[in-house]
Amino acid sequence: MSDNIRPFVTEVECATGVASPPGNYVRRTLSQVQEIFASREAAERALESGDRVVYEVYNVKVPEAEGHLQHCSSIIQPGKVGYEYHMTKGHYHARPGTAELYIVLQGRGYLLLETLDGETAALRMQPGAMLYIPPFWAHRTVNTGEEPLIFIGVYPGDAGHDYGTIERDGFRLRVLDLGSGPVVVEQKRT
Ligand code: S6P
Ligand code: ZN
Repeated sequence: MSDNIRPFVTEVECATGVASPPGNYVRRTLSQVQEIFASREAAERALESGDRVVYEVYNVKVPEAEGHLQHCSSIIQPGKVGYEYHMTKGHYHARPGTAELYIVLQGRGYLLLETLDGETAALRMQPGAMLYIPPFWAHRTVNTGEEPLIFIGVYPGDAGHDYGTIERDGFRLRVLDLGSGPVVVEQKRT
């Protein structure tokens, strides 16, 4: 069976991350994701001068089924909310035993990871880096640079997304600028 899907190509502009065709396009503004930042006050203060785009994702339309590969480009805009750099919401996969590969096209930042058992990892992202997210690891990306952080993600067709666990428990690692550039800090969970 071929699912009636023929081979096809999506063009991603390396300098902007814009995909053509755009597929399922997602845009997350600060007002939509303000809860992910450590300082509610800083988020509210930032919003007083207007909303802004934190990140965008161009999801290529692929069946959400075993055997297929979802793929997308993500673009995280530079910026901070208080001491904390712009970042994605972060998630586990709904089928937690599914891995993912990120390939960085532009920009600098960190891929933060954690498991339900409390293991953590922080990997640097820079152009040319291929970052492997093993099964069972939650993942969030952080832009610590002055330019957009642009990367391609590839993962199993039926992986799905679980955002609820991170929304409920938060992420153990955060990346802050306390005056001398990015530092990864671990927050102990009580
Ligand atoms: C999907 C993959 C990425 C993220 C995107 C936005 O499995 O990890 O495409 O969806 O970077 O992050 P988030 O956490 O808002 O989905
Ligand atoms: Zn993912």
